[in-house]
Amino acid sequence: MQTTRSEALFQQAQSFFVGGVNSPVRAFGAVGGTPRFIAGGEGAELIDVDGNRYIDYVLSWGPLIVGHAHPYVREALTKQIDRGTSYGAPSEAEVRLAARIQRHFPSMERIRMVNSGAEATLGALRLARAFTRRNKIVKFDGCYHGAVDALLVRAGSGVATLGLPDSPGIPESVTADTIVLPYNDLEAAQRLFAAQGEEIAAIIVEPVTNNMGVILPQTGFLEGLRKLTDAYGALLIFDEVATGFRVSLGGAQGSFGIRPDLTTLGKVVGGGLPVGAFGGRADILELLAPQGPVYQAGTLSGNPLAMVAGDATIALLEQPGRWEYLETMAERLQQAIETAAQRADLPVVVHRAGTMTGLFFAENDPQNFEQAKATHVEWYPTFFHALLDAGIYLPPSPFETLFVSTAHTQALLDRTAEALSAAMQHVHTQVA
Ligand code: KE4
Repeated sequence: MQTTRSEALFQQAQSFFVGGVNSPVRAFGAVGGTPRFIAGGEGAELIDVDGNRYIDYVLSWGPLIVGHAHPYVREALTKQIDRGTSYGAPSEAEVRLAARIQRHFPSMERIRMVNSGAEATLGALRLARAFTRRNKIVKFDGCYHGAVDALLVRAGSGVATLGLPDSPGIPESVTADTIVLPYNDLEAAQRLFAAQGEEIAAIIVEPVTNNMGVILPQTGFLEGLRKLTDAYGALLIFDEVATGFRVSLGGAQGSFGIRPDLTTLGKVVGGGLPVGAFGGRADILELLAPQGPVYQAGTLSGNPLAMVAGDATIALLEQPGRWEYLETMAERLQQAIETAAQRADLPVVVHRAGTMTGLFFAENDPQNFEQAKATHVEWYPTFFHALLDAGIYLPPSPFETLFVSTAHTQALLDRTAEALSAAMQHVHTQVA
């Protein structure tokens, strides 16, 4: 595969951007090699600057659930652009998207639109602390909630990918109130609340993890967190930036039937444009300015382009059979990975929640970040590059998620299955 243009651009980019990228995980640090500079996306495919085509299972880390450049999304954006790109004032577009969000996330009685997932979790945290008048926050090892000071403690995603213990530049005082527990360890949470429950403002959790690979909550884990927070007057925050519209149209909360106090959204809800949202119980959200004293603001919050792109994307998902089709594609991806691994006699565990799929090269089934890190993560670069050279684009890290879109067809899945077989065989001969 010829990548001279990507190599040249990567070289040039490094004189502007640290590491040549604008988000660390894109730098291929965990897998080596040259990041592909993308010239365009068409449906389920990416085309790089050297003209190479890839079936895309990253989909901009989740947002492009209806594929790249969907005609209906493009039409909505074109119409909006003809009327301008930003007003710094309320618009009908944000009201329409909020109504659509609320239909799928009834727990979000009030919503605040922001411009990234990190901004959403930041806002949710501030609200939870203001509402409960407590400071302590509980998060889980390996969960990543955006580059937020108080939450960049033993985080997943890029922090884990780059093996960063935590991030320098964050004062002890900021993380002193952040308590980290092992994911899926309800007993640890129960012990913590028995000791400090009255001081805890909230638990924030990825209800299905996206950032230590895909790990599902064990039966009773989320229900247990809900009971604990209720018992001690703390709040339960579901970080659904990744799981929203991905585990089900109603996110993980819709799939598991658990009502959090606060929810954060991102990715799909902006259809590929910069967006985030947080929301939840009206009595909590009413603390937010301009109604209450908790300040949160943003020049481009509710940006009309992001609003219409999100609205068009979710409208497409609502079409009869669309979401079921999407889940079928994810099921077939899971089957293709499992079949390829079996044929190559490789120990592989595949986790899937709705349309989010993850794999570990592992003899045992990882249930938390320590166990995920103990899998054969060292095999992943060989696997990743064998697929990349075959025109299959996976996340450049073993601690991420494979996403599908409504643009993924059976034919593309068949091509993927073939490439997976060859890649697993290659891993077997090279590293296993
Ligand atoms: P953003 O600030 O990147 O929009 O969202 C942060 C975030 C919050 N919560 C969850 C559960 C998330 O997965 C994310 C962001 N996910 C990563 C990929 N795992 C974004 C990719 C990147 O950092 O470039």
